[in-house]
Amino acid sequence: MQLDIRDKLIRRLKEAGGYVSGEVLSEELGITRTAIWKHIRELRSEGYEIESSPGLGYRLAGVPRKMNARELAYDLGTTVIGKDIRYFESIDSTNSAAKKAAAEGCDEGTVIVADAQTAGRGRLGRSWNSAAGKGIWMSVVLRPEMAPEDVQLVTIAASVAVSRAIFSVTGIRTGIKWPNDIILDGKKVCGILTEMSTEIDRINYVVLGIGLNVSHGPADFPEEIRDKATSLMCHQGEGLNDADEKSARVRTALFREILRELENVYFMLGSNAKAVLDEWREWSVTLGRPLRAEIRGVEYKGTAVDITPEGRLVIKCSDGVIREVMSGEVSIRGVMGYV
Ligand code: BT5
Repeated sequence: MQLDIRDKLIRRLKEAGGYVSGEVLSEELGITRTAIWKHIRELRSEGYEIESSPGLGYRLAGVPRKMNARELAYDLGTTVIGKDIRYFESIDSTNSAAKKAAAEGCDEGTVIVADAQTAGRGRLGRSWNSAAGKGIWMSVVLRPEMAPEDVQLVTIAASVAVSRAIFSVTGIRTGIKWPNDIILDGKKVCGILTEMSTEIDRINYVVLGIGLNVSHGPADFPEEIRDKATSLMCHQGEGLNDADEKSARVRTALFREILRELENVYFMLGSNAKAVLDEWREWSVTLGRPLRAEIRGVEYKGTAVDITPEGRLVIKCSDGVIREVMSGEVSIRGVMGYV
């Protein structure tokens, strides 16, 4: 990520934790004091609270109360994922925008993230509720060296990365429901939509879309999904307003941690896919549970017993036959309203 002069200014003020004189800033950044003052003015208009004192210089008193591109990219420390972060206040679908960017040849690791989506998508033409200020609606462009039939592993890796990130930022332990849901209190807190463009035997690009509900109160979900959707804040018993500073802070911290963990787990997929699958098993709320699965139009009951090296779910069906599911619908008893 290329740091511009304002990123450098913010970094310097954050590290100082107190006042830094205009003279020192001008010397360190190699621009005039007037230029420093102009950049400070611009940063204030982005929502940074910067105090100035004639004798002391400038001091950072607060970061923007809304999500903001500069804060999202701050101190990321990744090498591939998040090299280019494109933030939108509102967009139709980050997956659609990421597909367009990928087709135009953007770098691997490019991220599209939005505060709101007007046409967020789920799988199979379903819609994804993406209210402003409530969640993390993001898509990452990947160019994995793998056969198209193994792409499910990218979803598996992403669900492990998101679970890790949620745990390290909030201490909340979620569960993974095969193939693409993250579950909290028996409800869906995050959905993942993996789309790809392929040639006969290779992947051109994968767009990994992640929708994570963060600061909704129960009433923030539309009626029709209220009994199967939850947010991290619902779990903690609090809903937060759009403008709430805590919501932006938590979402920003989660976003950065998701990118870091995504990079870790994505690299691990290349070097040791077995370890990713083993970790997936630990987070899983699918294995060992009674379930109902639709396989090529036929409904089976049974128990999930394992996941294959390609990410397929292995089900021991009630007729005694072991079947593998590659994609499709699986309902797990006790999860998302299935009893
Ligand atoms: C998914 O689909 O779970 C994938 C969702 C991916 C969303 C992200 S947001 C960023 C990126 N850009 C996009 O346009 N999409 C991705 P699926 O398994 O088909 O689940 C969709 C179903 O979940 C809907 O039919 C609803 O029942 C339910 N649902 C919709 N919005 C929800 C929400 N915010 N939280 C929980 N459940 C929701």
